[in-house]
Amino acid sequence: MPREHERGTRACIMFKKILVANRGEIAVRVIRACREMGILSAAVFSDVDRAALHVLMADEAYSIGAAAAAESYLNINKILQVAKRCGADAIHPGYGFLSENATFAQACAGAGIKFIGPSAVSMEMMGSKTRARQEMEKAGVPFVPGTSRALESVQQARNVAAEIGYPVMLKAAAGGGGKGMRLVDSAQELQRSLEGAQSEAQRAFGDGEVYLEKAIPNPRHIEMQVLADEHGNTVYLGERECSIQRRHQKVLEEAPSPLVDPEMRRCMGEVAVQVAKAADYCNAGTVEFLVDAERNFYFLEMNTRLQVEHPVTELITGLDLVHLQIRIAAGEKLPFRQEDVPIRGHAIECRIYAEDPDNNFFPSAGTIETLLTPAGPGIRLDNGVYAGWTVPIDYDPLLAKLIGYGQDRQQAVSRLARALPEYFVAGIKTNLGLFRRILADEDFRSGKIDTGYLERLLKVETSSEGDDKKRTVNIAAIAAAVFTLLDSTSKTAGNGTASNQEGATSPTTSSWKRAARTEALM
Ligand code: MV4
Repeated sequence: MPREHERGTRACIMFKKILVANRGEIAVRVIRACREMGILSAAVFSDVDRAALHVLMADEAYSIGAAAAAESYLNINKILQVAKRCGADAIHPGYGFLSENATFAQACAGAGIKFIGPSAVSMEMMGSKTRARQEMEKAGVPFVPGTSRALESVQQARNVAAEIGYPVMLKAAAGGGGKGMRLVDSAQELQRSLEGAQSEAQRAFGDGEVYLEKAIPNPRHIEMQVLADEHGNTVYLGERECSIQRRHQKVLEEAPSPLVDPEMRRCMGEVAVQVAKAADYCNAGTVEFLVDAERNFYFLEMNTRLQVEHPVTELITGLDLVHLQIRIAAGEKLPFRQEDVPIRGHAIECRIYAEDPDNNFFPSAGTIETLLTPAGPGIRLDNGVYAGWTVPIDYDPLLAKLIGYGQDRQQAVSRLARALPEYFVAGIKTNLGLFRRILADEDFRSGKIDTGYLERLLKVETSSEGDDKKRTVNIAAIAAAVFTLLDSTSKTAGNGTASNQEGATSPTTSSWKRAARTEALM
């Protein structure tokens, strides 16, 4: 029998079973929310994920095909077939995979299964950057000067660029994540760059549409979490600072942003709500902004999914975003108003990836021999793996997210710095060492970060290395580029492959490692 929750005059019927159409830590995160809410969870798994943590944790699990994402986690028919067979009344898509696929959202609706996310119409609007710009222009949202339609000729591009001034940025309408993007410094470069951007966009997205924007030098990437119910209520839940990225992959995120004060937060939040309303948006979403050196902010794009970095927002607001997503999808009204959303304390998330920092952050698949995880005051670990599990090469290599929180930024930093040496992973390479470096860095500690920060930090070290090392790094870079290209054509995720390590390069040697060495000497 369905359980009813009274909300004002409406009676909402809560789901009985949710199919989780994802894997790894985010599938675990959603399964936990289901269990807390008394909802059954059904996992799906590919051939290489038979023994994955999300499969072990769910109430039920179903095989959906071969390792290749296109055969399994991106296979709409297969997933819907399983959902119907097991009697799921809703599907949570997590992030990546089918989470921003309008066709999938539509197919769920057609099958009478609730898609936990926005409508296919909202998704489609935000899926095209030019469409989104046109809509935001109508709504009066601030965005970077440029064109909101496809460039039709080099001459047109020249005219617009001359008007707004160089440098300009060429971007793919279907893009995101930097694919098909070109920085252009002068009129002479424009033709070559336009042709390059168009063919790259065509190859990556099957859509060569490219538009032009004024380039913001060394911007910050700050995004605003929004939440909207099906009754017209929309709120913002504060911003996340996401400037620490490598090759368009986020590495470390925090909330609130060290740059944003309450006044700026209110302005940005209100603009984000305006964006959501213009898109007739429902459920959890994120509005991305570029912020320039004068703290002006510009709408960039909207992500129509729950994001990897949602925990930092949860920690500073005290809200559970996955619970809220589920309640909203079940038709409930938002249980609070904007004035009731507190922003307190500070949270910082480290994305722990199976990557080799000494090999240009190339994914490091293999069996986890040992896994010791940190805990204690102010530490949250959203983990997707266990000791004995073999990390497959087929997907994004995110292992876990380590989040530190405290009353203020300094406490969050010191708790994270305390937790990192407690973390020990053997059998595969990880990027743990990178976080020790970031947390010890003077610029990071004083909040001086922009989208060029990580590249600057990583450069300091590689420049002093020998020729052999450089050759290896070059070969690794080529391999990584091939991997990225292969990966992007299957469009598995906007949240992917990031970064790095556990090595001789890190300033602090793990105490676990020291213990192991001491033991080896005895
Ligand atoms: C920009 C920009 C500067 N000016 N647009 C990169 C990915 C895509 N989502 C937007 N990106 C950028 N757009 C203008 N007009 C700089 C970037 C950018 C960037 C943005 C966010 C996070 C990291 C970045 C790294 C390099 C460039």
